[in-house]
Amino acid sequence: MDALFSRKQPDTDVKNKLEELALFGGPAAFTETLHVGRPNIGDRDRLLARINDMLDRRWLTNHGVYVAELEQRLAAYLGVKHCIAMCNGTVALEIAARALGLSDEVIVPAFTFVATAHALQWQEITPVFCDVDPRTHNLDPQRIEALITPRTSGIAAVHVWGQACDVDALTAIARRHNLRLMFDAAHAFGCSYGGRMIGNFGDAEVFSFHATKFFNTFEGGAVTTNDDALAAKIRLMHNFGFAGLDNVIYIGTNGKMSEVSAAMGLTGLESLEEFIAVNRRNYQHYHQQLADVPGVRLLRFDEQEHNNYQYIVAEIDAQTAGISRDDLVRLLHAEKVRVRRYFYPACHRMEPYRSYFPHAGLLLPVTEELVQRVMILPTGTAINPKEISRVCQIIAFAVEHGPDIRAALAAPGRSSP
Ligand code: T4K
Repeated sequence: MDALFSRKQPDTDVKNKLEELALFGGPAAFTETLHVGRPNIGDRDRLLARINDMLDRRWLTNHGVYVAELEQRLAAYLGVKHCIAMCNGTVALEIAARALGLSDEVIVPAFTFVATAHALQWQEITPVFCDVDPRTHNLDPQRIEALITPRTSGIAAVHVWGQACDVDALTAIARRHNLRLMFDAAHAFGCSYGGRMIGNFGDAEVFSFHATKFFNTFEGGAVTTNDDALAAKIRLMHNFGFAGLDNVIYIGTNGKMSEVSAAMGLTGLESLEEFIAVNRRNYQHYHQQLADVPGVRLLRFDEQEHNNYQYIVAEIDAQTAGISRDDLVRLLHAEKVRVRRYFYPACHRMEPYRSYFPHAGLLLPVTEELVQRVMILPTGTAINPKEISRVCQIIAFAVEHGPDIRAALAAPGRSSP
């Protein structure tokens, strides 16, 4: 297997070499599956000590000391006034949207994880899908104003892959039209815009600390804001509206983070710089290894900003690469490299949106194109440079022999991906 991907093969050998690919019956390149979103885990002993302490104290949730400490540390790290820890990013989005008074229509990208749209639709707010910038994959500010109607109450932008949106342009549009602006910052913990940490922008920002995020609390999330009144409202809402013992003064739900999640978060924070350093090393390694592979473009992070480098985003131009993204995904999956096609399909092609707006795609040409091209590669502390080199060799080999692979896949008896 090693020989297969490490040097150029003469054309006469191609058929035999293709047969060594796992897709065509050879052994997989990896014995253990490489995953996108393998969780980073900090110092296990410190985590277990915190959990033991929590069990000894018998305080598992509801305003525990770990949640309070985590909120304080996160707010300090982000330089934001308020941080309210939540049970997950989706509920955090729902609560933030409700606290902001979003209603009727809200402009969102369709190129996002479906939770962004669902958090709105769950409260019967209509997500109005807007196209994205082909370079950054973020909401394209130039396309927003055409979608604003008298029913529009806000914009929910997403810092996709941890790259900040064009915050200034979005803020200007929101002010001009008197709209609320919130950011789904699920990918963007540890990232900055203009040197200021994400978490400070718009009316509120929402993080996800899901296991697959670079910083995790098993499940979890947070809303951050510099608005005192909004923060107070969100705090009430995430605890049934309780303003003290037996005193409910507002409609609310249960969005609280548990103590065990906060213990994981506090432990993860202690290793945050190490997680970023490993992700950055992996990101650079992928860039070096794939630099000369035609038709494979890796997204670049702005080195002037803070980045978490959690998503290694490859765009496959099937024409130039000679192999489609989907064939490449299929080939890599067979080799036990579980690359992902985030965000495929885009939200407007998932239910209920595809039934509600069957023609939405006509207004989303960039999104429609991106969902055919993007492939996310494994990174994080669970993968090492040697494994990354091997993944890249497989990709380079697939590109070098794209037409042969396509022909072999089209052979009778094989189904398309
Ligand atoms: N907004 C945006 C822009 C988001 O991306 C997300 C979540 C949200 C909002 C909502 O935040 P949360 O409510 O989730 O806090 C995953 C995650 O579940 C999801 O959190 C994330 N975005 C999304 C982009 O990815 P799936 O359906 O791809 O997850 P799954 O189970 O296929 O796992 C992904 C990979 O990670 C797998 O290959 C296996 C690996 N994995 C996963 C888990 C949970 C592990 O190795 N260990 C694990 O413990 O959605």
